[in-house]
Amino acid sequence: MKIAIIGLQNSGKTTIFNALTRSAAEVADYSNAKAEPNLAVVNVEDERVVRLSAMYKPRKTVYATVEFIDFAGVARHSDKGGFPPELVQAARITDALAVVVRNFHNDLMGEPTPGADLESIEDEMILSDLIIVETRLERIAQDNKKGKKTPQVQVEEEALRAIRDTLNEGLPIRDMNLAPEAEKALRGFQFLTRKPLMVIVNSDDGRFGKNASLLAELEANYRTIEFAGNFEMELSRLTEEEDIRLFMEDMGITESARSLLTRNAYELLGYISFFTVGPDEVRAWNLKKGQSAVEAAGVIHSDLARGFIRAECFSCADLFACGSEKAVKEKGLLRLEGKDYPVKDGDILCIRFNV
Ligand SMILES: Nc1nc2c(ncn2[C@@H]2O[C@H](COP(=O)(O)OP(=O)(O)O)[C@@H](O)[C@H]2O)c(=O)[nH]1
Ligand SMILES: [Mg+2]
Repeated sequence: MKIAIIGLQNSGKTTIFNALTRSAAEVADYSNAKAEPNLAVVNVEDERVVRLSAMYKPRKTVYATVEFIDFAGVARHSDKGGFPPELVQAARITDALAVVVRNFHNDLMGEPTPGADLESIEDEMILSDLIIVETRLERIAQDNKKGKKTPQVQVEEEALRAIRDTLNEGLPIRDMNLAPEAEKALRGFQFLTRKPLMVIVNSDDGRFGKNASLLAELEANYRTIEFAGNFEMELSRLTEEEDIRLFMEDMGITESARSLLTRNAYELLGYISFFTVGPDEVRAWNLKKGQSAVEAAGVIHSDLARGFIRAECFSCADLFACGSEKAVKEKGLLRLEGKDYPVKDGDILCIRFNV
């Protein structure tokens, strides 16, 4: 799962990136857009993994991960218009976008205007998608003139026209209800405004927790969370758990930025976790809601999907309630599931396979 942290310059993207990843990427006022993005793989905090690890005492414990990418800012009032092309390319390969909006005073830009900033970012993305749509439609028109017209291209053309209308109204593609055939025809495109998007309101210490009406307004359209970015970055540098707890309590933060963001990303993208357990390794894996046992096997290794026979399955809730795997089996709570079994959040799987 890859999440792009985007936003205008000086909205605090790198600050938040550092808070999330406990890294120390350069945070700077008005710094030039660096071409190289900051990249980090972050463990998804999961109490269940801690408990599984305590039970199985494996040699290795591996958490599910989320990748965060911090790009340089979308310049406001940029004369070029749109994202820098290399950033558009990079953002397109991610699964979701986390847009950071500034909610703190900045000497150069003055008082924060989070709502307007978000709008200008959506506009940039709409414009960038519109260019792709227009380019492809022109190409199709040329081909049509040459008599190269297939039914698939016709479906694609209709879908693109509908998208163009939506974008021209200033609306993102993610709000559209696309028919399955249209979805299929558009599979090759990586439209930015089609990606799941969440908003991070980045507040300073004084404003944090006092933005109910702003948050309500944004939440009408977007999954929205509030961070005290700077404060969280400072917190992430502390090593004493007790200090961290006290500072969080003081600020009225009930959940760390990292946990809040990964949890929301899971929900936004419809992800669940399943586990594999044993003396070698206890491990959490990401899966999309509704994916099957054989797809879960494929996440672990392609051989497991290819030679899939069945999945032995029990839930970690049952395991914790029973106290041991042996007790789970005695109570008849271990199930044998076939390829099509839709894996549930918290399932512990053992794939039987033969290649
Ligand atoms: N007061 C305050 N300043 C912040 C906060 N987050 C970032 N800043 C400051 O805003 C400036 C730009 O931050 P940076 O993370 O580099 O922004 P980016 O351009 O979006 O990556 C820096 O001077 C930060 O210290 C915050 O939550 N509160
Ligand atoms: Mg930055």
